[in-house]
Amino acid sequence: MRIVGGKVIVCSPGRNFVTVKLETEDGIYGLGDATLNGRELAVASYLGDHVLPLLEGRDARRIEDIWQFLYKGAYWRRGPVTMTAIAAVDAALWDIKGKALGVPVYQLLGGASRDAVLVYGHASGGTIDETVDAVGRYVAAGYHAVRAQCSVPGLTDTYGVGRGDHYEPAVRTQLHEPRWSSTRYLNFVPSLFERLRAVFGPDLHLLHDVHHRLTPIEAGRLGRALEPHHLFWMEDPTPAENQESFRLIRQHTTTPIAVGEVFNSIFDCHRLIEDESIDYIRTTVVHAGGISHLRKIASLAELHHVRTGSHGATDLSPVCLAAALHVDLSVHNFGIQEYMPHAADTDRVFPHAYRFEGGVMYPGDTPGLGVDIDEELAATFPYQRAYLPVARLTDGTVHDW
Ligand code: KDG
Ligand code: MG
Repeated sequence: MRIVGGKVIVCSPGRNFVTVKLETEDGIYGLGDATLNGRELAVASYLGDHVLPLLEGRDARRIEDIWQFLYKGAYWRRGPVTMTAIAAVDAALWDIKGKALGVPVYQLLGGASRDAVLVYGHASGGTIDETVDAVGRYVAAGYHAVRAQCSVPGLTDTYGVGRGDHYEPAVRTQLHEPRWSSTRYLNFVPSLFERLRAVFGPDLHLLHDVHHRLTPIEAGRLGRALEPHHLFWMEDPTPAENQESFRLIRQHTTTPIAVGEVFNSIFDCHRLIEDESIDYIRTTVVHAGGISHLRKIASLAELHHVRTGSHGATDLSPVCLAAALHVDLSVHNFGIQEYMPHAADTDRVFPHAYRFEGGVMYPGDTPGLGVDIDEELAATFPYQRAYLPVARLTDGTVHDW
């Protein structure tokens, strides 16, 4: 089953997406998400200029061999651009294999380990009252797990607080540089979760994303302050370039820790996992080398009581979400899947088999990943340059966004 063609489709139905389409001599095609928020065209070029020409004539069934060929063969290893490009090819090959054999991808990964995939939604508000209302709407919609983010009093812009129905941090018109104060944040956040627990009782899973803003000892303090409110997890408490820094957080709190949405390989997290200093690994298909590599991370994590919690923001396309759901359904140590519904235009460009029902998701039983792309419609939404914000402290110092 030779690969006879491939293309990179860049479109912006609500936001930018990069998609790889690989075609075989049998007329079967596969899709892979290659979207790297704010750096989309770098991956498009990596794929179009350097990877697709190498795939022509290769056997699409040899997924692991092609993965190793692209990873080791480039000589220059890892990094978000390289690993996102490899991920897209890998997902497209799993899609092709599933279609060729007439089975959904999760069946190729060992079959379902559970009936459905638990997901969490994103609630946010400008005040605690608004955030309580937002969480209430998710509960009413059937969610069992909700991430809660709230504007911090005294700061004009807080990570994770929506501007409208679809939270989208990338800004098209200008580079956005919001100001940040860890002091104000640390003084405020425990009161949000005290209120949420009081209103919603003990059973609702509550999650929170710190978004890399704190030092390890500040994160330890926050985790400890949140302990009475039993969070499902505290996400990205500190930047993770230094994996050892999570040991300090771990020593100071029993609040479960999740990290990994910006990781691009097992080498970014193997110490975190082996030290058992985290509880959830958030690597996902598109940014961590595809389905093949994500499964290796999940297997290492399984040895160390670490469960998966794949990133699933709207800058990961429906192709990635579908791939994530196939992995989630199959791996034994699944924890939870992030789910932010895409904009209506995105869903029209990417018709899909997956569905949300009663707080859980199902990848569907369409052969392959179960997602298609309407290329004609996609062409009506041309790429628009957009950047993620850059955070600065109140004195102007660049900080982690
Ligand atoms: O592109 C960056 C977003 O995907 C990220 O900010 C979202 O932190 C995020 C999350 O947990 O969904
Ligand atoms: Mg996050």
